[in-house]
Amino acid sequence: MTRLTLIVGNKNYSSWSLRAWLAAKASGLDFHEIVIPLRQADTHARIRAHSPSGLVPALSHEGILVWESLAICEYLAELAPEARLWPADRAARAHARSISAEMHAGFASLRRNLPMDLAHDRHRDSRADLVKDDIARIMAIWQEARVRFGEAGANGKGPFLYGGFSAADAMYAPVATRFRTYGVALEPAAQAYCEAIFAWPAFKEWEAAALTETTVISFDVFQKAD
Ligand SMILES: N[C@@H](CCC(=O)N[C@@H](CS)C(=O)NCC(=O)O)C(=O)O
Repeated sequence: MTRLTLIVGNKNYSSWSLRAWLAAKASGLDFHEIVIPLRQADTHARIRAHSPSGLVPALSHEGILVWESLAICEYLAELAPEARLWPADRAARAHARSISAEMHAGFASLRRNLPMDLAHDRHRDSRADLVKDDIARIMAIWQEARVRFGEAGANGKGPFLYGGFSAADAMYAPVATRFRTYGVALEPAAQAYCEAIFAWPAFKEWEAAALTETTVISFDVFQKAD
């Protein structure tokens, strides 16, 4: 199979890129990556050369271009059905797709107030008090997924939302990092889920690369832009 190319932003900051990249890793498919640093003079032109929306991530495969993180997850799930990016069980799959779409379309306040920043401890910048409703909804989503599906191993045994790693975990992984970066206190089950994300080898690989990046993007720039 022709290799896939995934175009992503800075690993420290680009949460949508992290989602697609984790899904690509979970697919088990070989892929080549192009990293385009965000908020640079040439960023827009460089992204546009690959992605019609002017946003990363984008995925290129045999002349087919896919953009939007959730569409990329769907494409990868089709290419590698054996990787079970979506649970085989219909009810679990419907739930996983619903919560992934909810993440993709929503939680704007959380994304604006707690931008992803893997390399820094931003407890002092925390605006978690402004996003209580988003946090409460995410806690409810995680708990429902784990209790109804994950604990029963709907997607195989494992510590993730449906047991084994799924596209839904890719969609929520940046949220787990935001809770860590901004010191959001979590219930033990939610904390254990976040720890499972942080311990997943693909996440560790992305994080290690993020920690080597030198570009710093200011918090204010992110807040205005999101
Ligand atoms: N809905 C899109 C959001 C993508 C997005 O907002 N990407 C940001 C980086 S995380 C971006 O490309 N920004 C362009 C820029 O900063 O110039 C998706 O799911 O992929």
